[in-house]
Amino acid sequence: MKLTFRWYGETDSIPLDYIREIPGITGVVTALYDAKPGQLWKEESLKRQKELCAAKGLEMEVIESIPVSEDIKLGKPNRDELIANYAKNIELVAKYGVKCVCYNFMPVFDWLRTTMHYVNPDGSNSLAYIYEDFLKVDPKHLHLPGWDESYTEDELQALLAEYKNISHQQLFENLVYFLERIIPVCERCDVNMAIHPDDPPWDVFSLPRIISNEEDLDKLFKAVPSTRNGLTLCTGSFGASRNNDLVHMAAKYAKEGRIHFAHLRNVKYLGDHDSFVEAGHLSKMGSLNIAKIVEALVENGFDGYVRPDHGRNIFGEDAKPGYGLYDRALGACYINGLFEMIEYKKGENK
Ligand code: DNO
Repeated sequence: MKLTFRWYGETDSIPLDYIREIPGITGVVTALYDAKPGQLWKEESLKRQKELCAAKGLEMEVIESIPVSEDIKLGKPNRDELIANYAKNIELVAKYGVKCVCYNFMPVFDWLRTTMHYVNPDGSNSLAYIYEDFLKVDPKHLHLPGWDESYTEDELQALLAEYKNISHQQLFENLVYFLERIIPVCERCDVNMAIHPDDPPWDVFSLPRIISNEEDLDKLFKAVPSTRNGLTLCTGSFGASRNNDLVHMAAKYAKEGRIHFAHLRNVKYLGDHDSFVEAGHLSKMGSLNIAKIVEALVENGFDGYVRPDHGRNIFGEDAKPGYGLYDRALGACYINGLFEMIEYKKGENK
């Protein structure tokens, strides 16, 4: 595996100088933030990003994300043009040595939480999703913590209305339509597509979500069989549902060669109804057995990229939600330890 760390480019408050000091980090996971979804990425910007990383001895082999335009998800008539742009962006990143592209197919929203500052018993604070609080959110006046409010209220309402006609099956067919055109480009360019699961893995505001569990993944891989069509195993996203067996999923999809990227983090279930808080990475801090998940990956030949995921705010840090330095660095060290021991036992790390 290759251990990476997410870096939001030059505006990230965490400099590459700090990232490279974290033990075992080989490269960053990054993106360009100066283009809207559907637009062509600027070669100049990508080149600069790559050079900045290279100057610090860090690779730039994973992009998270090249966002998919809503019009592609909605299957609108202009989608072919937007897909052609997406393909050009894949060709461009491949030219700069990128091997893996993480993306998602969630309508309108990416990840959702109800608070950015849930106070843990140890005094640290984390992102959390409290079911009862979510029920109180009015989709007509959405102001969700951490969500970049890139739409005006009217634009958002119009977009939500467009999704009223889109069923789960229709959204799935639109994903397949997209991949049938993108995967051949990836085959040519030696790039793996790694879909990020829904976070949390259930429908929100009656919007369909289609990458929430094993059944969804099986359906996707059956429809587009190339292993270039793979997955970001985000343990915290899938793991927010108490019905997902992450150890089993890690083993199964690693064996099938579908896991190109893993986001490793823990969640702790609260109460008995779909509420959770993002815990520290260590297995015993949360409800997921991260050690067993890593073991399942290693035992089944996983050879992709890994990154620590959302951290808590600790040591007085008040960082971009989920993306502070300290707890993710602790997470990286923990992940290193797990892989080292499990690979050692397997005889791969003598
Ligand atoms: C949250 C991230 C997601 C992820 C996208 C991928 O912290 O895991 O925003 O980057 O869903 O497209």
